[in-house]
Amino acid sequence: MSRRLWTLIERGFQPGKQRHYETLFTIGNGYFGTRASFEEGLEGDSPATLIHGIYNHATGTLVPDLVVAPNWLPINLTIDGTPFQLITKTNDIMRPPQGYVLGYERSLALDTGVLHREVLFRAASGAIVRLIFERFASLHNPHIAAQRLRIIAVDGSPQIGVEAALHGDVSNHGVAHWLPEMTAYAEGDQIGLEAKTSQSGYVVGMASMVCGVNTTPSESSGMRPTLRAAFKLAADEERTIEKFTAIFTSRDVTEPLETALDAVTTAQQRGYDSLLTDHQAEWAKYWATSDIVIEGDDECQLALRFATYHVLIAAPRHDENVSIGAKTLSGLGYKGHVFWDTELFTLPPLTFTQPTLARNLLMYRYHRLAGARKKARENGYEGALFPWESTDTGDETTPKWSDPQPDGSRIRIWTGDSEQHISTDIAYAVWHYWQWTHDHTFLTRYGAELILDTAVFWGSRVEAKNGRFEISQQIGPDEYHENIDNSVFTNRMVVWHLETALRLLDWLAVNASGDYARLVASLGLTDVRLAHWHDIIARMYIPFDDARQIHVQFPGFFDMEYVPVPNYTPRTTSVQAILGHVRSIQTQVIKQADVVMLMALLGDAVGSREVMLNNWHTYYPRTDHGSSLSPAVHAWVAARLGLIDDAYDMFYHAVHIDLQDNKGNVHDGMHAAACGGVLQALLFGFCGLSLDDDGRLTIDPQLPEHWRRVKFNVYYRGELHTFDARNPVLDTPIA
Ligand code: IFM
Repeated sequence: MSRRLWTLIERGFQPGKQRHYETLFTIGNGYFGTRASFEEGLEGDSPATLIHGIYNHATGTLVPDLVVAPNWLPINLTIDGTPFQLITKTNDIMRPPQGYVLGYERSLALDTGVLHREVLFRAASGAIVRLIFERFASLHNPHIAAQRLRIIAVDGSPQIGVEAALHGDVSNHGVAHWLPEMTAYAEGDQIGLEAKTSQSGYVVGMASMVCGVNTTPSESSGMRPTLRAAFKLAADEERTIEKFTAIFTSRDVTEPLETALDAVTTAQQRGYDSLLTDHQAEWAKYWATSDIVIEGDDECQLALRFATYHVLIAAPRHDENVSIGAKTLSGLGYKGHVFWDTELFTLPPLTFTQPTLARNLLMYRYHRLAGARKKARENGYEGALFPWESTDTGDETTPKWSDPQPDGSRIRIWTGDSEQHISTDIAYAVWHYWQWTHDHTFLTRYGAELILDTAVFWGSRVEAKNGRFEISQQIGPDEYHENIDNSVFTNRMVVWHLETALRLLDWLAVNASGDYARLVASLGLTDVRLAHWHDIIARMYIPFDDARQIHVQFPGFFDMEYVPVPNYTPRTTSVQAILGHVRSIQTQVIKQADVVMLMALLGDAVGSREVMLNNWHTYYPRTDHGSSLSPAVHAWVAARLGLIDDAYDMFYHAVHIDLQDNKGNVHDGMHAAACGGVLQALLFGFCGLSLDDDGRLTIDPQLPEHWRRVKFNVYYRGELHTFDARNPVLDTPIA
């Protein structure tokens, strides 16, 4: 196994890129994620540990945030009295003598989730030390994090000072979420912190212990319990220090701090190597099914593993009451809220490789049906209307207003009111999961209710107008065009939704008659209602231009100003940002795959090959990919249409969104949907993975010329299949 294709490396310290790397090198285990801030801190850094489900709505803010938990990383060192720091201010007379960084390299092992950093550092005394840091978030025990530091005296025999701490004085970009009264514990060889969120009342408890040196506890500020140590290194001597941290919340246990103190004692007794062995064994299990091999394109191979790694560390393993936020647990973007990104982008690849994780994510929605029903009711509808942005409660948490613009004004955000396709996206994910897994227990107990009650919503939402059914005031995937009537994406997906609901009822009637009767009674699925659904299917307005043989994104779309998006290249921002919000909504510039998204989801059911190609050639040049969700979907559809050069361009773009930070916002967190999207572009697009009408598994590879081979695994109805698609493909074996 070539380490090169499994290791993300930062060569040389690049101060301007640290917040980008903090995101890329995030470690996590589906319970918490921790950005790759340095143990010793750095001016301008943004350390954050985010724990699934810990939201809080702070006074004076519009919506809840996923809360930055206390920081467990701090290990501060002095070398002969010189503080170890990567940026040193040599002329700052108020600070102690500064040192000098002679060398730096950091790497993330994607196969094991271990973050490694080596620094060669010269203290003001002239002593030189090599510092080797390592950390991981245990995948075996999600409540445990471990750090190891090796200090090697390369030149001289320096005096070393160590301070290992927990920092409770954290905030979300200045917004305080923790009550100021924290419990800080520092006794014997342990430190601990317990903190409570101000509105939601969640409690987090953390505890740490240090091995390899004798420590003294101290707690001065009430928020930074610390273990201190000091020792001298002889010339060439090496000392290894390990810090173990346990993390619990009131979502898991009644006494988070007490539990953490016990758990950290056990972890420390087990020792670093033993914890690491268990952790690596769990990762090996993940990769045994999740790895996708591309031969012939090392750059994309590494990038694909990077995307897979981030999906895996974000996916909750043991909890069906949390889900993956748009920025995973790697940053504060979108406040940790959950969007359609999960169901249509991140979740489907998990269905193939880690079906239990996919199921957890669907269950999150099932447990939030009450919120969705409330939203439907409050808006005057029946059934379940899921929030566009979701947190712990299941209530709509989309902010109504943007953050202030440069001129101080705020823009009204309509997605929470009008981006109602989210309910169908969830139904689609349930159906897709069931088609591939045949997890009948899930379907009959939970999934069916999701599909059916969201169908009930649409039955009450459509409007009988002009001798047909229409849907007004929507936002489709293209969010530049708000509150439009008859979004073709939405209307067509609603037809799919109602057809699927009827198909599902037929299946339940035959295969699960008890559940059928229960759901018919509890959701009011009367004959009248079902006849109404049939009617909607037959008479839904699907905007289509007969002359041009294309789907029309929405009526009036082509009456707006045409802006040739390809002329706006190269650019570092969206065309919307260049033209301005007000102008761009009056143009044909499209934010992200919309009709193209429809083609990805429904494939041939959208229309003939001619119509699909016409749609592609119409919408591709109008799309500015202002959303990170867009390029991967374009890659997927282009590959299916046999437009392999376009597909590869889009795939390459998508796979590098985070690595190259080509949206300039990776400091806010990973783009979860882009990660899931590239996996789907590869599987559904280039490899043509699908189920035929009889539910049989097929592939139809159309690979970029320089790819020799793609190998991947798929769980299909309980059995694992390995596909080995070679280029050119004559016959594809299914092992
Ligand atoms: O869900 C997406 C949306 O489609 C485009 N704007 C960003 C959201 C979160 O990723």
